[in-house]
Amino acid sequence: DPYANEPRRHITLKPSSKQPFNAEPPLSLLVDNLITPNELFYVRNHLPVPDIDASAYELELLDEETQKEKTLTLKDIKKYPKHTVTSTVMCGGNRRSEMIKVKPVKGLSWGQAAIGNAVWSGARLCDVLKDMGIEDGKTSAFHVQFEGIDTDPTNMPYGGSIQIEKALDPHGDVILAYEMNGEPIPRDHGYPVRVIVPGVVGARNVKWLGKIIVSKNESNAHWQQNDYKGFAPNVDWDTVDFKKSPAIQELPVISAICEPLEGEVVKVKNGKIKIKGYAWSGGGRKIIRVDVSSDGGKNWQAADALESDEARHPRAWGWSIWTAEVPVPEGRFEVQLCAKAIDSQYNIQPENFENIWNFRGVLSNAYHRVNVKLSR
Ligand code: MTE
Ligand code: MO
Repeated sequence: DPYANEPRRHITLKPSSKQPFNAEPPLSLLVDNLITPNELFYVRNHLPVPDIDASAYELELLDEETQKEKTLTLKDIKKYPKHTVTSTVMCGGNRRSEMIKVKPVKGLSWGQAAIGNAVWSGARLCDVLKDMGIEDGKTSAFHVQFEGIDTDPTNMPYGGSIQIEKALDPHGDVILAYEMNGEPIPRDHGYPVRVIVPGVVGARNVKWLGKIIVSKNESNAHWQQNDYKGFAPNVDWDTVDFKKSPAIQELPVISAICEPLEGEVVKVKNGKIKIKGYAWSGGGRKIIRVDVSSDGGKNWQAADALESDEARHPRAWGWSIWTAEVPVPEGRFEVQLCAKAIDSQYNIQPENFENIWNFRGVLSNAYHRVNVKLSR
């Protein structure tokens, strides 16, 4: 049984699948902290969790152009200057359960909590590559491929790739991380080493990193080629040509209301109710504003407070937690709350899911709408 040796998990994580293990924390706990505690961080595994002895761990590197190879132990990786970044990791399928209401899609039915924000430490990928002679202007490669140590029954590892520009940019903050929130990375999140690619879809943040290949080509892995891609709403499983869409890298702007929850009874105080949630954008774009509505999107006001780390655009890799107090119309006992975030490039979330529906249920970032009952 490849799943006989899975790590223990926090009881509040709600599994959407047990083998492989996939789970998200309750929404209200998610926004209690700007930095998500390790045990509450969502888990997205495609395969069984490998059991890796850190003292025997080896990371292989290959430059396809020069055929230069290298092997690094965990100790070797720790010799590089330790770089720390606060980075949100979000699954490309976060909030899929809302898109499903338009029309069913294939994929795990994630709620709004397939996202977390952590402080990651490790070696800069650009420093490691520089030691192999791979530098901006000195390589003809276009991509950096990552392979996990987790494998499927045919022995194929999990994999994905990013563009060489992101990997070599010292301001891109890509790290070979061995710490998550000041602790060794927990097994579920990639112990002992995972790559953190700030601002880029979770799928490329490869856990249990076993191999790095600098190449002219993208990763051939299923998750790069035939998954985590967006398509027009008319495309389905019968008509899709996966080659026609690029693999998702930087994620678009998103937000969610985490308090109150759908269907909750909310106490009205002085004609107002309190709302709380998160907002984030990929590509290092910072959240500059979150707009909220208590009448289904007719009237809007900016959230009162945005909490985030200090990082500035275009290196704002972490999310923002926001709070708002909104007036509710008198005489109403039910209202629809809405939230939409705006990032530092003034990108804004789409209004509804009909327009952005795609058969894989990715990039599900329309306004978040939550219906609540009012008690006065
Ligand atoms: N890396 C490996 N080796 N195996 C995986 O299954 N899942 C990816 C990515 N890295 C995955 C992986 C996906 S789709 C996501 S969303 C993130 O890891 C989830 O990271 P987390 O479980 O630490 O939250
Ligand atoms: Mo994911």
